[in-house]
Amino acid sequence: MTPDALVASLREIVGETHCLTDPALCASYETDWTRRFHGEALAVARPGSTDEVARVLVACADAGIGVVPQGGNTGLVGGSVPRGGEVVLSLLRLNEIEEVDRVAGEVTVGAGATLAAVQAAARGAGWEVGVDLGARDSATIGGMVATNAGGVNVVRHGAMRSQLIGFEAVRVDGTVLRRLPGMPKDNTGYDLGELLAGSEGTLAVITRIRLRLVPPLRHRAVCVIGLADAHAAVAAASELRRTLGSVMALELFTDAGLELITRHTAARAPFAGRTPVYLLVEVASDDDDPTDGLLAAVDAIGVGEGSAAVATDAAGRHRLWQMRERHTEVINAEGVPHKLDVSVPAARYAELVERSPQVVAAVDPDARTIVYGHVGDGNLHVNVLGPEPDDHRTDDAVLELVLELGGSVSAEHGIGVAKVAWLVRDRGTETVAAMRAIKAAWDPAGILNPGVLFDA
Ligand code: FAD
Ligand code: 2HG
Ligand code: ZN
Repeated sequence: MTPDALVASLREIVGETHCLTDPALCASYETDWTRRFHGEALAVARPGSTDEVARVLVACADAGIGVVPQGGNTGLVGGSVPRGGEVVLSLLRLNEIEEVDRVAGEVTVGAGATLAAVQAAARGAGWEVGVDLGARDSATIGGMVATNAGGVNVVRHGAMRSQLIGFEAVRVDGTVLRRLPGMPKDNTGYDLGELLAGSEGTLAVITRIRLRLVPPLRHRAVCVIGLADAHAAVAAASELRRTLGSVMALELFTDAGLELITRHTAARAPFAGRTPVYLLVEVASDDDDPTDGLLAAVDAIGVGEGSAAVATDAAGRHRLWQMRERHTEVINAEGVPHKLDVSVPAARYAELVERSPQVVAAVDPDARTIVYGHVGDGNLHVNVLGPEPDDHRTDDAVLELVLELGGSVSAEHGIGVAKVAWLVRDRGTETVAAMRAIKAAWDPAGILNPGVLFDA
């Protein structure tokens, strides 16, 4: 089948208005959130049902044309946009949210439902979603499973894989795999849902997900603490985790990031004095208000005079969260960032915070490095501004450092196309060969997200 014939078939399958080829209409599907990754699509197909997804996949496979599954296009490693000439398969129309199963505390949702929409539905039924992240208004549940998204509550509830209790997905030959009843105990052979979590659209297209929900917690408090350095932040985070069972989030940012937040947004610094490093801690519990415990624990850490801000009301908590959550947006306002989402063992985290800017400066003295991240999980986001999008020298310097520190080149965003060259270095030849064997079994012709995880 020629590309033109494929486009004609896609029009027939999804309908004229849901098969886009006009460059102006395709544009937002072709460039990623950071603007670092871009490629032209043969077409953008927006199926409205699982059956249409299956038919699109069969047609693309027949034509030998690659398919790039796409949810909210908030991914940060270039895996959600075409490399050139593929069909973008947008799942946004599969956004149905079924009635929450109040008895089980579970909900089945379409892959294209946004996190914010599912959070609202869960709250309406007296439950809560276990994962939260700053891109909640656009990121889809399908994309979050495909990347095994982490976010700010991993210390409490784990990443997306831990929320997954059922799935429906379509293989490249159109076969539909479905396991949706939602049973916490289900040892019936290989767990294919778990395999799809973190597969980044390379094995199958996720069409529906059943999520395990968590109980809502009525009392919350957020505290931002100013500290002298990253070593103090890691020690404080560890102590808070050990002494407070109510910890929901432990986040780190630096004064360089705070300076950008105050410059680009209306947010003000948490307290008058400025310190090199800040630790944000959120606690939550249902029965007793955890605020007193938080204050006592912060006191015991020995925070300097005037170097802590606490909020218990929703507006105050939101104000403090802005300092951490808006980093991604204000960095985008400064330029096209190189994003290195990495993790290291807790004992090496402070060293990573300190040495990342040094290794970047050694290869590009004009580059600017801003770090922040989920210190409770050993996950740091190293953002580098300055180098051209395809200049990999600073990326390589940071990832080399991460491996030297015994870490992982991707903590929560995935490999995408950005880190393909590093997968073997991180996981080893044998493991990557085992991964390739899985890919070959599921997608022998390499139709699904070519160039993601492995070289195309
Ligand atoms: P997309 O970006 O559209 O796709 C991501 C990957 O999943 C691609 O490889 C794509 O091919 C694949 N994919 C998408 N949908 C499907 C599907 N239905 N079936 C199969 N494959 C699919 N990430 C975190 O982990 N933690 C954070 O705290 C966090 N915060 C963020 C804050 C901001 C402001 C932004 C912009 C991003 C943030 N991210 C974070 C990154 C991003 O939101 C996550 O990676 C998210 O999971 C992507 O979801 P999406 O729907 O946008 O997926
Ligand atoms: C976050 O934790 C996201 O804010 C985005 O994972 C990280 O902007 C980034 O590098
Ligand atoms: Zn993150």
